[in-house]
Amino acid sequence: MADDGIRAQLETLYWWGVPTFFRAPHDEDPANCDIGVLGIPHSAGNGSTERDQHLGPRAVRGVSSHNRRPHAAFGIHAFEDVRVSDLGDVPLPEAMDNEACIDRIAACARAAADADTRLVSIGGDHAITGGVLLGLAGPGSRVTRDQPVALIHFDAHVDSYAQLPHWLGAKRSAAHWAAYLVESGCIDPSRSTQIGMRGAPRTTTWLKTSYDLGYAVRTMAECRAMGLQAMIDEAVARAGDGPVYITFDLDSLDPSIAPAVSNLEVGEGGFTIDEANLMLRSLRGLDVVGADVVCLMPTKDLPNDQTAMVAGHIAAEQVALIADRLLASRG
Ligand SMILES: [Mn+2]
Repeated sequence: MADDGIRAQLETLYWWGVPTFFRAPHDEDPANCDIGVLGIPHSAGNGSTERDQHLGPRAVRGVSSHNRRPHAAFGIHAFEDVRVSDLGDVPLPEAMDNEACIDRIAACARAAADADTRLVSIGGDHAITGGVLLGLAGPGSRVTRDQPVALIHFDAHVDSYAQLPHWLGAKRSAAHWAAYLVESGCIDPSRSTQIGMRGAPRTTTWLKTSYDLGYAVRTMAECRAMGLQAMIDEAVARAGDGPVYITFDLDSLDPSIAPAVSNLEVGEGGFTIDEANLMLRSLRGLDVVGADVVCLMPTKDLPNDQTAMVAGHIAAEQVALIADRLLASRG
């Protein structure tokens, strides 16, 4: 097999070797890494459209070796400077039962929190964020020191449907997580911002539940009016010094960049990839304890796996943010 020199040369080529996230070592023990990349092949939390989001982790593993590179803007190489593992996939033997899956996801996230390990999760539909934060944040969490997180939420949708008892039968669904995580003490809405909401809302009061819960909301129209840098600087100031969680729904991007998402919003432009980079890199220095990328629909992707590659890029930016903060805290 390849010696170390040849291996280093080959491992950024996506077609070589056994695919893992970012070609990180596959090691399911979160105690053996600083940042664990977790696959969450979950589709039972969003029945709005097709239900192939459980294929997301496998699609990202297939292409994310591309992203095993230095982060030029931060001047670090996250995959060499800190320990990054592919933790494998959350076992979901009740894959058709959303509530059972959320409990399984929460248990895996709690194991990471107990090891003081930070998580970057690859979904899966947006219900996964609920399971992850039930385990990673709030009372009893070692990694957040029992605190709720500030949520930085990039999405076309608010996902805070507290007014609905269930979404097509799923209770802790892709439409509910941003509401029940506030009630359960895992998210502090007074430090949180939802960014990029746009498109064709179901009601004219589409933002009310988020306002009632205490979130700051910056719609796409507001982002455009105030300018992205001013908007994200405001979100950073609001998040403050405590633990932060970033969730990135790929539908916040323009459909021309990320066509393979579950809930396409085509009636109003989304963020460009450069804008996503600007916003994410502006979070540098925050105490990011976890992040996720959700709503990839590999069965709708272009033949060149463009959306999966974009998902890998966003997740690599999240890994770099966490690694940069860890390195800074070590001096
Ligand atoms: Mn969405």
